[in-house]
Amino acid sequence: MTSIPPEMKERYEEARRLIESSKDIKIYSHTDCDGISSGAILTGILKKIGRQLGKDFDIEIVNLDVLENVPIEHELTIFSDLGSGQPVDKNANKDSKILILDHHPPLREIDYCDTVDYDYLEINPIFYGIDGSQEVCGGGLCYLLAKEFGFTDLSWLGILAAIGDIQNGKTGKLEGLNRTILKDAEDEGLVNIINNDLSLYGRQTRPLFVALSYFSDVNLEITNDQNRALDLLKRLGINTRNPVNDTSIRSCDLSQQDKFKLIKELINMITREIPSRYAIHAPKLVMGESYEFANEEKYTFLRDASEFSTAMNACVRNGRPEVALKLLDLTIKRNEILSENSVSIDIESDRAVVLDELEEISKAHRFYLAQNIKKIGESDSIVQMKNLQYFDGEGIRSNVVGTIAGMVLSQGDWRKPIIAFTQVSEENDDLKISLRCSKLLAYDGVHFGKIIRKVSQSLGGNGGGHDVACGAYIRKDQKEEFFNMMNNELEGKLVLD
Ligand SMILES: [Mn+2]
Repeated sequence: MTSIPPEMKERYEEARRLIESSKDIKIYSHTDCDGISSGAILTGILKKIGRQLGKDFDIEIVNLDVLENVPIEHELTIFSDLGSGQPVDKNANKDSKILILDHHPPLREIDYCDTVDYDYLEINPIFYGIDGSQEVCGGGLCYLLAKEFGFTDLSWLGILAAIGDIQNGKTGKLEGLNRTILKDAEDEGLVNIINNDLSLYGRQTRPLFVALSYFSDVNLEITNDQNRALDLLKRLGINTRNPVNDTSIRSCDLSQQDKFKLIKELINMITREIPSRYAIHAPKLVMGESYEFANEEKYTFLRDASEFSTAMNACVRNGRPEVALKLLDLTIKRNEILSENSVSIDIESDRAVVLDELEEISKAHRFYLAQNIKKIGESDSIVQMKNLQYFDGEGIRSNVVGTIAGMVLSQGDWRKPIIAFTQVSEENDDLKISLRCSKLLAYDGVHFGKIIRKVSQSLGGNGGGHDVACGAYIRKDQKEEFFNMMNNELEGKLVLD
């Protein structure tokens, strides 16, 4: 079991003292599932030590650009899942106290705190040689602070954060410090680990044949074809109806035997489509660990960490982070009450109201995505270059253009990355670029986040992100140049043909 390095642990002890000694606290957290979970954990800690939201502390979910000139006017300002890469202490004075809990590449050195005349405490795993993209994320770092206070019941939020941040992307399971957090969540009885699971998205809420039809890391006969997906299940002798409730069977209903039968067949199908040297990676495309929230009802998105994280993202991407935070806050309280073998009608009904609101948001979000994906399909607008493909996402909101690119990949050539672009916002006519690709390309060692960073920076823009999901910002007139440079940069790197 990975434990926190001693020097990092010392910083956590300091962080705890900093919080306990501050009466007026402001939290800034990032606009994604990891950031929301981070914010919920920090809120959870403060409430557990008797502080009141709105009176003793406040939280704001912000985009990174807000941090370029962020005011430091509270006794203590906490930055979670952001801050390491931004000039957050620009407006600090000698009485300021700043705490950063971030897993992104740090701008400042570990001993920066010794060079300033105010309280500056930055906890970043990268200072200790811990990989911030797969061993611990923002929510995980916040949970480790909660643990310092003894609040291990907040561990499930560290798992939600890690899955939202795709920390399991490389191996299909959580590792490093994430594994330690997972163990805490399991010990608390809040998370169930499902080993060697079928790793298709939608394990609680999507009919299995629908989930299968969304498989797009390699184009298979079942990709975008629900009938063929259903035929596949029948051919394997898997019962497609759930006899208990007579609904279409879902991934979470599969018996171990049927699950393995299906996984084996999918691996065979994939192997037939890819060069033999990629065959060793095939299992990782369909198999992995799943994480269930034990207190949540089966067949709801709340039960599955991956589906839960999608709902959190739907909230923030539609400008409703407060709904996501409210749900997490109520769920913390609900778990506390359930752990005492009790039920609170008030909490249950408050949560039902929030869940209704969230359902509205998710529905509108799905509709928006589907509408745009359909439009792209109908206009046949994916442009093919030798090493990449792209489409104009004009009119698509910049904060969902990546999600849409990922969903459009199955309409194009899975052997190449797909890139979409759209205007950043009404006020800013720069372009937001998003790239998505098959996991198979990353398994072969290509890190698109690094490539897109290099290319965008050489154009005076900026970019970065994960190996298979990343993005950049460039000027409008640099579009052609960007695609040419990306295409050249990828020459010889994609060898799937
Ligand atoms: Mn993060």
